[in-house]
Amino acid sequence: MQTSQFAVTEGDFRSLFIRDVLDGLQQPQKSLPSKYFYDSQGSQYFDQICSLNEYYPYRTELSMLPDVARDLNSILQDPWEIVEFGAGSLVKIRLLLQQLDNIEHYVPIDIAGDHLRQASDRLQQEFPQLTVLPIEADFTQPAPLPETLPLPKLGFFPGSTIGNFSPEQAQFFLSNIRQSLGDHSRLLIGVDTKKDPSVLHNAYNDSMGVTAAFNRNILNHINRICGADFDPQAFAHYAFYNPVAGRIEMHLISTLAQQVSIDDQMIAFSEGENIHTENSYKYTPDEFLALAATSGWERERIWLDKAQMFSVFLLSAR
Ligand code: AVJ
Repeated sequence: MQTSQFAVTEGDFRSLFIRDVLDGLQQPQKSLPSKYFYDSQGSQYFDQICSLNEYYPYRTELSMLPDVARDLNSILQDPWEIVEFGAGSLVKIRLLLQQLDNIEHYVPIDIAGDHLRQASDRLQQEFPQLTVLPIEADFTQPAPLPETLPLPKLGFFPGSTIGNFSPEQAQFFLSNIRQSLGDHSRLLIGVDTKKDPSVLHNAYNDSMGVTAAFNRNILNHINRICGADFDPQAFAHYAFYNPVAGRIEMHLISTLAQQVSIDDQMIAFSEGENIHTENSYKYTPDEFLALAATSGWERERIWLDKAQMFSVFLLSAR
């Protein structure tokens, strides 16, 4: 397995992180970029969320992927390269690789480098014929893909991670990967659907409190990397579905008036003040196809589970 030259150094990561955190917390409406949930503890919490019955997106998409892979195998005739954005624990790619005969290269991109490298080593051992090229990078930043063989590229973006972007950011992201994947590329993307708001609500307010711990953990991550002194227990988890915006919003709400120091800056919180930590947009299939179309991608296939809880799209570069 090769390692990539694209990894940012620890110092770069720290100074960008501090800048993002201070930018977000110095606005009148405080916010934090949701990508900073994923330190190794956060990745573990997320894996735990995925095992919860209330969190339907993960298991629904997972249950669809064997069918998707079977259909896809008859569509992809020549050798292909798969590039996965935000690859996490590399569970879903296995369901594709088990059925796809024509994948020569796999390039998983993830911000959590150690987690990614460990998972990539295991995958490489299971699929010795495949070339696995993990890249530790922030896939939300436009970046060139590594130069590999001139294989057509299938982007893979499962899990409705696209929902973390606003529709404008999603359009920007989809246009960017349309450029970097190239003219004959395709994109396999999982998108959470609009549905009964109580089902949505429960998925982000689980009874075990794992989502709450995941939300608060962003403060631990900031403490560790940015030298801050947040008390995560002094913030309450609050998540709700906003039907006007079509999104779940997650917030951390200060339970008291407090001051936090971050890299020599003091940030003041009044009692009840919130930090907006995440959006998770939900799309009807038509809404999503319209968004994709403005970014150079056209519909090739759609899969929906029986209860229409989740959608998977195969798009092709126009
Ligand atoms: C990984 C962004 C798809 O939005 O459902 C899970 C993250 N946040 N529970 C989502 C998440 C709270 C998840 N995504």
